[in-house]
Parts: sequence; structure tokens; C-alpha cells
Amino acid sequence: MSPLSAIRSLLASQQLDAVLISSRQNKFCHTGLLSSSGYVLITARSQHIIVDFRYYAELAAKTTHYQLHCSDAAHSPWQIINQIVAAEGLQRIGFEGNHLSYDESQRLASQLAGSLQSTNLDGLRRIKTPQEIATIRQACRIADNACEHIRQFIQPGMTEQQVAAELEWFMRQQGAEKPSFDTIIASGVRGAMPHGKASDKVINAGELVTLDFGAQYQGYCSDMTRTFLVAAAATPHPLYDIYQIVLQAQLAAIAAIRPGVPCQVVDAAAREVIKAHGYGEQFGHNTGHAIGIDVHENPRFSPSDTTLLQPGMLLTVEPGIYLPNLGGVRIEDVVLVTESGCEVLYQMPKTWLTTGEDLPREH
Ligand SMILES: [Mn+2]
Repeated sequence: MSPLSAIRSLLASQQLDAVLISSRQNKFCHTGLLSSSGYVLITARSQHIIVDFRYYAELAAKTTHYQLHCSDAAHSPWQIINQIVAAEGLQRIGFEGNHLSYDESQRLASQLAGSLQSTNLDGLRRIKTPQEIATIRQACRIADNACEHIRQFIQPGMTEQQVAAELEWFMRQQGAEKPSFDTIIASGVRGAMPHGKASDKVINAGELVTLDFGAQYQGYCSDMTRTFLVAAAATPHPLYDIYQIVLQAQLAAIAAIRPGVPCQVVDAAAREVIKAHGYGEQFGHNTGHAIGIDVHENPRFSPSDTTLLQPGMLLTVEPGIYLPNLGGVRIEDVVLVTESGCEVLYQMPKTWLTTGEDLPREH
């Protein structure tokens, strides 16, 4: 279904005369522009894009199926929208209450003619189109290449920030617009912090280092985590067994993914493995989340999310175990739900790997 048809079905099912779209995420499929500025207004019989001077020329060159309006000091977006409201006799108008601040909602209510009703459009992005899947595949490929590059790059004595800078530079060289979120590099005891952003801490031989990062490519995100041993003599590592438990949990969750399965069942598949080894309390976050234009979307692989998986959904699978004052392990893939099961979008191995060493040969 095209984005316009999807919105029109929503208008019919929610008895709305129009919907005013303001979030960057939900305007993107109509404008091709990832910006918080401007509005998209879709009624039963017409569709409009309202932007200011800064975006007008770019959109004028590529907009075909939408009426394009330029707002300026003499014609505010509200005046333009109200003219359309009056011309088509629109009454019930949906707006994105979940994306607006309290003040923005108040302003909308005071400026816009018609009766407003908050409606959530995020659900329309749950099942990705073939084009979106192809774009996210490329975002994942960039992260995947960067992951092996950085595994070869890391040397004891570097700071986490130096490693993050190299990782982000490499992704940009591969076509990434930017990192999809602040790069997490958590080495040694900092590994116990699930979201330990890269710091000035020096990475030492014998520590584990968790790297959680992603590339934004053509507006879409990837998200990937691997935990490596920093080049060290081959001695038994205190976190080796923890690593194997996290990997087993991650593989159990992936094995549970197929159409029709509730998200909470996938979360439980990972959580049960970790609980069975006595580390339930040390896995204090969800198993994963949907991903797309936003790095974190719904549904979630959480204990309470009952959403049924459908082909075309993309989610992360990222269990972890975190031991205060000792360190932590997390392993994360992006997974595409297919007709028969799922496909992992990364090639990077998940076995216990040491920085700088050759990858083990596949048989
Ligand atoms: Mn993630």
C-alpha cells in the first residue's frame, strides 16, 4: 500500500476528514526530506506539502503528486492550512499528539480551524516496504564492514574516544550520513554500563570492549553490538562463560522469530537462557526493538509487548549481562522477519573474538 493509500484508510477508519503530519519520521515518505520543519496535510481528496523558503526549491524540483505551498511572513502555515480546511469543508482533523510538545499542541489548537483529534501514525511504519528494506540492508552493511575494520584497528593504549572517531570516520567513508546514535564504546569495568558512551578511558589488553553503534544511510538506521577481547595472552578470561551465555540467549531469541509470534515470546526466549544461568537480575533491559527511520521504534522485544510479528518488520536482538565492577557483554543483530522465519542482516561472526587477530575460517 502506498503511503497515501495508507493514510486514506486511516482517515476512513478513524472518521477523520484530514490528517496534519508534523513529525520528521512520518513526513519522510511523503516529502523525501528528513526535517522537522513544515507540514504534510492529507485530506480525502487532496494532499499538500507546506514548507518555507529553505526547503521550497528542493521540493519543487521533485514533488509530483502533492500540492506544494511556500509559507512566509505574510502566509503562515496556519493560514495556508486553514484555507484548505475552508475550501474542502474539513471538520475532524487528526494531528500527531505523540510527537508534539504541550506548547506546540496548544498552539495548534488555537490556530487551526476544525476539531482536532490526536492520532498515532507511527504504526504505519512497522512493516517496511521493499525499498526501505533495501536501504536498511545497506545501512547494516556499512555497520558490518565498520565492525570488522574496528576489530582490526583497536590496540591496547587507545582511548574509547579514539576508537569511536575511527569507527564513525570509517562509516562516513562507506556512505553513512552520520552515526545513527552516539557511539557506545565500553571497555573493561565500563562494560557493566549498557549505554556507556565512548569516554577518555584507555582500553587495556585483556579487557573486553563492547561496541554499540550504527550508521544512518539515506535516512534509515542500523544498530549493531559486538563484544571483543582486547589483544591479550590466551588465558582463561573471567567473562568468557558470560559471553557464551549471552550468545546462547541471542541465538535462542533469533530462533524464536517468525510471523505470528508475539514479541514477548522472543524476549522470553533470550531471558529464560540468562535466568537459567542465574543472571536474570543482570539483564535489566529489553531484548530488542524495531528499527527504521528512528533507531528505536515499536514494537519491542519486551516482556509485555504482545504485538504479533509480521513479514517485513525489522528488529534488533540484543541481550546482555552486566556485572558491576567487573564488566559486561552484549551482542546485537538486526533481523528481518520473513515469510518463513527471519534473516540476520549482519555477516560479522558472533563467536568469542580477539581484536587484531585473523577471523576464524568458515568451514
Ligand atoms: Mn539497539
